[in-house]
Amino acid sequence: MSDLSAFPITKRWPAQHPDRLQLYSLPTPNGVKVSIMLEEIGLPYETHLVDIGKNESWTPEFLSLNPNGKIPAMIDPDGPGGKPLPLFESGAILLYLAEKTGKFLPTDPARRYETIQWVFFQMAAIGPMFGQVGFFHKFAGREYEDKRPLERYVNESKRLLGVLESHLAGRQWIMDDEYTIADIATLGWVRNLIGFYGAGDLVDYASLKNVPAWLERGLARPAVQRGLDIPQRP
Ligand SMILES: N[C@@H](CCC(=O)N[C@@H](CS)C(=O)NCC(=O)O)C(=O)O
Repeated sequence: MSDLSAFPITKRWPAQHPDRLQLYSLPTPNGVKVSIMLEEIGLPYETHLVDIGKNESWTPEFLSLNPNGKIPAMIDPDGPGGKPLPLFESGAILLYLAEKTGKFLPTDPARRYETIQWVFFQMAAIGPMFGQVGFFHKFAGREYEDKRPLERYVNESKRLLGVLESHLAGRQWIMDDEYTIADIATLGWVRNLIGFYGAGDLVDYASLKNVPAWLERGLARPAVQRGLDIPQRP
């Protein structure tokens, strides 16, 4: 039986099954990357809902696991060397889980780096830019009189979607026929931009062909559908 008592986060979010991977999350575009991945690989895990609307990610217990105060974060009781491994940053978690299970990351070295490149593209560009569109179009920034920030993030998001659109021409997935962590990282963000953020018109989503077809393929996967709702909001 694993002992996770050394991790202060388990005081606020106790582990019922300390032998299972512990996921601290919420179904946001960053959170669902990990829940989709966990559903895809079928590793047993336990979820803990961290309500960011109530600032729970800024509590001392959560900050002890992720000093950056953001979901998702995890503890794998069976990490490298059989020791518990705490981890934050969704991209790092995806890479870790892919390497742990040998799934959704090509083994060929060149293709492996290419996949990681697209994961970084999501982490460094798609996520932050789409997130700013959310802030300035849907959330508090909507009230700002100066529309230049919104314009800038919309234009940048449009450009990034264009990069994906060109890359996906003639491809089923970001890595050709192989569904990988690059797709898992990116699907939830595109879905959110045109869904929850309601920014489809702003970024002229209707003019795209390859991205919507890829998104539809991704959303048709049962593990993606399940992962999008984990942990379930109350
Ligand atoms: N780069 C981080 C970003 C995580 C992130 O921004 N999480 C958001 C939810 S999608 C969050 O926890 N926000 C809470 C807050 O800032 O108060 C990752 O990919 O893990």
